[in-house]
Amino acid sequence: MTPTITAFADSPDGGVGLARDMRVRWALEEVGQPYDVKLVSFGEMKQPAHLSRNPFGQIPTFEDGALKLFESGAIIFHIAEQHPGLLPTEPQARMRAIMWMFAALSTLEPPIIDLEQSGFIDRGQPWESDARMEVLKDRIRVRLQQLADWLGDSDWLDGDFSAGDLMMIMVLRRLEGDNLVEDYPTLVAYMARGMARPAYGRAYDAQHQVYLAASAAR
Ligand SMILES: N[C@@H](CCC(=O)N[C@@H](CS)C(=O)NCC(=O)O)C(=O)O
Repeated sequence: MTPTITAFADSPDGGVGLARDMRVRWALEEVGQPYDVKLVSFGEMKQPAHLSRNPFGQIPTFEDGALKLFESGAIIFHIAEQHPGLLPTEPQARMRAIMWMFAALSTLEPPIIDLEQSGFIDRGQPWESDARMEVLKDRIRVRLQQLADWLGDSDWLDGDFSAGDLMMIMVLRRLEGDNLVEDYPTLVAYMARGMARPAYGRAYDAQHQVYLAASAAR
């Protein structure tokens, strides 16, 4: 059966692949699993049909037969469990790749989202300040340095490319243009290696086509 994922009908990211369907598309492309995409508007995401897929009214979701999943981490973990290519078969290496997925989502992504959100949610609020932005950026810099130190001269986080790298690179991409990750050549090169993968390119093009069609219809 062909799984169906959901994605923004008109993504606010300008088609640059920062919406989280991109990471799921990339995983599906890596393992060679064809998929369908159901596009949802912001309004539809808060309606019962979509809330039955994800009670938080967000994308991406993943449906395959009776299985309905939300949370990009859970979806990619499932894809990686179902198909070879994204997780090592050796049990300890496999567990370490899963650990890196968690690290991306629970150690790197939260401070990055804090910074992202402070850029628009906090704007004009009494607590908005340059000092607060610097604190948020410094928190991220600590993690970026630690990650760069870990990577060193390695191509990937632990052995071959894995779902852990896929997730980490997608999380780091959220910093593009913020003059943060750009200060870490090791991480810039790491991201470029991931983004040079043919599966990444196919996923990027697919989500970009959606954006172009939405722009043309506007
Ligand atoms: N932790 C979730 C986050 C999902 C998420 O934040 N999705 C965004 C798009 S990238 C969304 O649907 N935003 C619209 C909203 O929250 O109303 C995951 O990794 O799947």
